[in-house]
Amino acid sequence: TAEVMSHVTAHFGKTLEECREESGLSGEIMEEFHHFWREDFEVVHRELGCAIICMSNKFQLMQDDARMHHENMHDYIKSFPKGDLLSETMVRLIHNCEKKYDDIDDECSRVVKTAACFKKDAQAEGIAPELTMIEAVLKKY
Ligand code: BOM
Repeated sequence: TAEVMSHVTAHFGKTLEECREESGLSGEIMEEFHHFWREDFEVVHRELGCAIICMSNKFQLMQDDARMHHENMHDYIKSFPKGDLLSETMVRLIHNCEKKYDDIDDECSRVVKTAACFKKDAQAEGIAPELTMIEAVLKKY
């Protein structure tokens, strides 16, 4: 659900600042991680892919090949209130997008394409959070 996704985004987004340097993601490209969900934010920059890899590694959500670690992602999402309602859908959507870009060798480029695909599919499934929902839970984490 969008409510659960707002929690996941708020928590995951807290690691962005730790990852800015190594990913090269400037504040000009993305000011705050939850802007990922803005309708007018385009998920296109390679640096954002690098940042998502760095952030995922803080929670072991990716394997060594920068592809999703299914079990850890499942457990991570389930750790949020009502997370069991979202975990299977989210893992399925991400994996489906990951398969579409399997031929891209550059990890950062592949991850940003996968993330853009995931954003679109999450919006289509009605599980993309509103910015106001995320802002309401940011202080919890
Ligand atoms: O192949 C690598 C798969 C990784 C793609 C990650 C897509 C999601 C990143 C952007 C969305 C964030 C929202 C919530 C946190 C998800 C862990």
